[in-house]
Amino acid sequence: MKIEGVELRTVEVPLVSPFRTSFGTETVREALLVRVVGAESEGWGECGAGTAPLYSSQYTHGAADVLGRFLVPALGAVPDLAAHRVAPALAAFKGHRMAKAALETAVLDAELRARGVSFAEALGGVRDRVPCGVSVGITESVPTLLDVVDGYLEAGYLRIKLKIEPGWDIEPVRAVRERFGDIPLQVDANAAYRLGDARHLARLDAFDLLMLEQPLAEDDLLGHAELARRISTPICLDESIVSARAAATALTLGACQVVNIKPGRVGGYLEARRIHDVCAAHDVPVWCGGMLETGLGRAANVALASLPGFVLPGDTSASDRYYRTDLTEPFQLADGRLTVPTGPGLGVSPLPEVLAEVTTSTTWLPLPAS
Ligand code: SMG
Ligand code: MG
Repeated sequence: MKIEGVELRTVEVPLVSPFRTSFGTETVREALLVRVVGAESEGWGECGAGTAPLYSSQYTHGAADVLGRFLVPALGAVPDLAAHRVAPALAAFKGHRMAKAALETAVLDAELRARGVSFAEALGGVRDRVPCGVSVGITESVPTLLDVVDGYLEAGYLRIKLKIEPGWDIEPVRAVRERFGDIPLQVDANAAYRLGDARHLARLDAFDLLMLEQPLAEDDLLGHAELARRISTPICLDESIVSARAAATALTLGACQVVNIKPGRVGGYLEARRIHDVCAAHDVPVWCGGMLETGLGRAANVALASLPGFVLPGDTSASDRYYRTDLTEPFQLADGRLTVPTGPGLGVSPLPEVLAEVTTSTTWLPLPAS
């Protein structure tokens, strides 16, 4: 595939309600979109990074900078560009997995649109619809939390994930269990605890949670392995799993029993599929995480979640959980599920008027003809 150039576009889309985690509060999704323009087709990728480097070291403007300065120019040197050649071509540049993922996704989308093949088909999806959960941020009070959870259960979400942090953990979990009974329930700490909190975290065992996601620091695999021996709630890793190799290490150490796969965090959908395969080989269940993606990123995530190892509901919620107006035709929940797009590539495209309205900057990066 020949590509003429790459457009980097920053958009700011307001969230329907603020989303608070242990590391901060988001009110707007500032997303970097990558558009690859080829001779026959174009393709889109959405960068998972947020405005500030709080979830990980990556952030929107840093991703735009590394793409413009290093990653996009490196693609210019690749003969016969195809998605599977992107990661090897960018491997010399350390880190920046979310930026790399967005670029690889855009190349893959362009390639698949030209071939008339959907993301789900290309990745090896086996389901038409995927079960969906919802991630519930920290709220100002327990009664407010119960109202928010009630609304999501009414909407049909198949599992609830509560964000927790020291001071907001046992009580909200107890309140949700008491009010809603035996619903599928899990919690996510975004690395807010230390191994010294093991006895406190063991108090969560009483609530029969599906999992405790990323309690400790990103680089603390041994700490997670030790914590797993001290509590009965299964541990799921998110931030720690940055590659298939990291997944294999974590599973070998016994650092987790479940893996959250986020394509941006791991450098793209091809690496995400490798992690799915590693986990399947270990009989470890996986689910698809979310980074408040617009419809573009969501389309690819839903396709990934249709692979056979994704046996748990993901943070792949409907468009209206995030946005009043999504960038694409909205993803709608039916029976707690989203439908996997079947059209070529992502199977969705940005709506031009919406895109124009939310765009805050665009940069065109031409690639020399190779
Ligand atoms: O996309 O529904 C979503 C958000 C899911 O909780 C979610 N993501 O650690 O898993 C996580 C968080 C990180 C993103 S916070 C902006
Ligand atoms: Mg998480």
